[in-house]
Amino acid sequence: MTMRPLIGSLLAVALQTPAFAQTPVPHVAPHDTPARDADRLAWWRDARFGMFIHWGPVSLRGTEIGWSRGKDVPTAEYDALYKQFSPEKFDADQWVSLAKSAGMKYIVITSKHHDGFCLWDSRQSDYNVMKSPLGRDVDRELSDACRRAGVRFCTYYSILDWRDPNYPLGEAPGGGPKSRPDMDLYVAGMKGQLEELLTRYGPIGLVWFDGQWEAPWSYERGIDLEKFVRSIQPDTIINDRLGPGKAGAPPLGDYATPEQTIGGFNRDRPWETCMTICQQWAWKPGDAMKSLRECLHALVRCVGGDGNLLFNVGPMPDGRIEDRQADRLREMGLWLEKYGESVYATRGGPYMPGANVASTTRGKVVYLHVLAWPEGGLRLPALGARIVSSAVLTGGEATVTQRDDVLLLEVPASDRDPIDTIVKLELDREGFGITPIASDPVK
Ligand code: FHN
Repeated sequence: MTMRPLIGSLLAVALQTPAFAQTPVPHVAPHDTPARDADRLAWWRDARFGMFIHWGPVSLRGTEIGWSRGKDVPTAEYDALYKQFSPEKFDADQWVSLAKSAGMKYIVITSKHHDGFCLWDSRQSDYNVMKSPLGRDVDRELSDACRRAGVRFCTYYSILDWRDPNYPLGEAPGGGPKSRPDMDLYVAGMKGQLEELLTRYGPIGLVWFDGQWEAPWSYERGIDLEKFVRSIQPDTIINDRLGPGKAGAPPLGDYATPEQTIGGFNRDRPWETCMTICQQWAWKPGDAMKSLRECLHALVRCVGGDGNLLFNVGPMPDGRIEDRQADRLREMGLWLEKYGESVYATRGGPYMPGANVASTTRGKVVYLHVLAWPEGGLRLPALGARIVSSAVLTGGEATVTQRDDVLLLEVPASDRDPIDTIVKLELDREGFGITPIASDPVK
């Protein structure tokens, strides 16, 4: 692949990006212009909220997918779990309906995790769901259900595969050393599997690569993989876990993927936090689950930072998503039904997330999400725009005062929402054009 001269990318990105932006961060794009990138990412940026699903035969043990192979679960036992995998209550329409009721706009499923088990009818490997008692193509049923419901179907795919005899690391099927690993053969098989996923399940919203950090893989193989995926579905979004980073080289893929933490405010490099609703990625009986406050604050802080939240559930061995996780997601959906205008199709800022506040904007509106109230009300740095009107989406009245160097916001304690008081400000100009402002309280 011939790399486009970076200076050309920088110039092109600079021309596309409003003057206030920080230095644009071009990424290795063997395919498109920044404008084309923006087009491809548009639905995803507007979506803001997606469902991550970590599932496989390991749910029978309630241990972590991939990582418990050869640790909590002896390798031979782990690799034989698929023979008992019979999730008779698996219903793709129910999963998709739950995602929709949660306000999630896309679903990313672990079609193949580090343990190598394939949730689709792969001709490249017999270690797949068609050979389990379930005998049904999970990706087929889920992608069809997504299309019926207007939810984007997306797939997670692990570059590393600790079970595959050709991948140099990990243990051979059933346990023991791999006798003759062959990375080129492995990559050929990987491309064969990706071609199956990219040609048989309709439009793939995004490919969520993972497992890019081990020695057998490289930045250069990541560039080759991105080109391969684009050659089949050019509109598929790809995350940054195509390969390890490389000093002095642009990041890979379309967006960054902070994990189990809220990404930093960044309007130039798209990003998506991936986070578990409990502690483990795969299902674990009795795993501690996040409160509604923690879930909503994670979402609001992501969108306030101009990022997405990919929120993970781990279905049980019978195919159901456990009731308490489903109930939590439905609570998030009820909140989004009322206040989703402050999340969907917004951009982060102009106040950057801080201890008490996050903000989002669309057109001439800024939504202030007040997550905590300092004594004496909120004192924010001046907004740099005139506030034409204000309203409290979560109910009650706000007193908004603009002075030269400070924006004062007061809502009576009785009107403050215990999780997020949302104040809608109508401005005399576009909110996105305002230079981002730290939201640390002004003395
Ligand atoms: O090792 C995986 C882990 O099991 C999980 O899939 C997460 C999800 O982002 N990714 C890797 C850890 O970074």
